Amino acid sequence: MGMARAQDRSTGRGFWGRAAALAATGLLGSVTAATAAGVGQPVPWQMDLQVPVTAVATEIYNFHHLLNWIMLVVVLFVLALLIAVVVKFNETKNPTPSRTTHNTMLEVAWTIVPVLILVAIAIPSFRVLRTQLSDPKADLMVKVIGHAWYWSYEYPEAVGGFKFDANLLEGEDQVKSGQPKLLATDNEVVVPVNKIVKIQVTAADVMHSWAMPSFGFKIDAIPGRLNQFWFKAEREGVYHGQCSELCGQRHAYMPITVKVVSEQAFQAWTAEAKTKFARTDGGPKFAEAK
Ligand SMILES: [Cu+2]
Repeated sequence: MGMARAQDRSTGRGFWGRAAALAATGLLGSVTAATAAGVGQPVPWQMDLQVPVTAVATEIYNFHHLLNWIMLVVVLFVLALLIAVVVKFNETKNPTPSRTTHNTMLEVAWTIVPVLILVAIAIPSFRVLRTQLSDPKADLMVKVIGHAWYWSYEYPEAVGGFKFDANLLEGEDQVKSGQPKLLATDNEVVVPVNKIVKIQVTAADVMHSWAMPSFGFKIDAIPGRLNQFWFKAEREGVYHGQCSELCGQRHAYMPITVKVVSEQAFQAWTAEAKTKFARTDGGPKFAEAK
């Protein structure tokens, strides 16, 4: 105890200094732990986004963090100005206020600086958009159909031509599977790792939205329309998402589970899926597949 106190004196850090350091370490520690666990699914008290596993998700993640830093600087600057006004220009300290109205330099500065900040934000923002809207050649096409309230999937003739429904995994089945509650399905979408997967999304009844946080996208499923998006998952694992368009009574109970596996495991799965699931006679109807 005596030594600790002596040390505190030598570093000039009293009780509050130590408490603050401890709190900072604890906070950082828990944030890091939360981040580490958030692969493919959220975790309690998670502060950060889920770990990105595609190039698009990584770009969104980095852009989000850049924005937070810019925001922090702006907020601290405005806070400093407010404090200066309150402290230096209150009625007691400054009984006769200045009647100045115009200041050309100041007005030019507060017009130009926000423009520069917006340009600085626009450049990485357009870069993310360019990656999102690029249209690489697909290694695999999967058709996704939203129903009230489950998803169904169709795989093309090239990998076996089959279709299946994915319903919420509930009750004992969910407990046994070890998958998270309300996020797991009985049948998963299986895709190979490091391959460009294009999904064509539509809906059979009302509007739904196929969203996968760790892949960095959310795409509307609209009856009578076909939306398309692509992803290249760079890490094997199980990823969870949810319907993200309020679609009715059981909107919260139509999760999405995507299993990213090795090429061999994918081949093995399609071989099994071909016999297990219903055939898509004549193959699923894809729009002009590129
Ligand atoms: Cu829905």
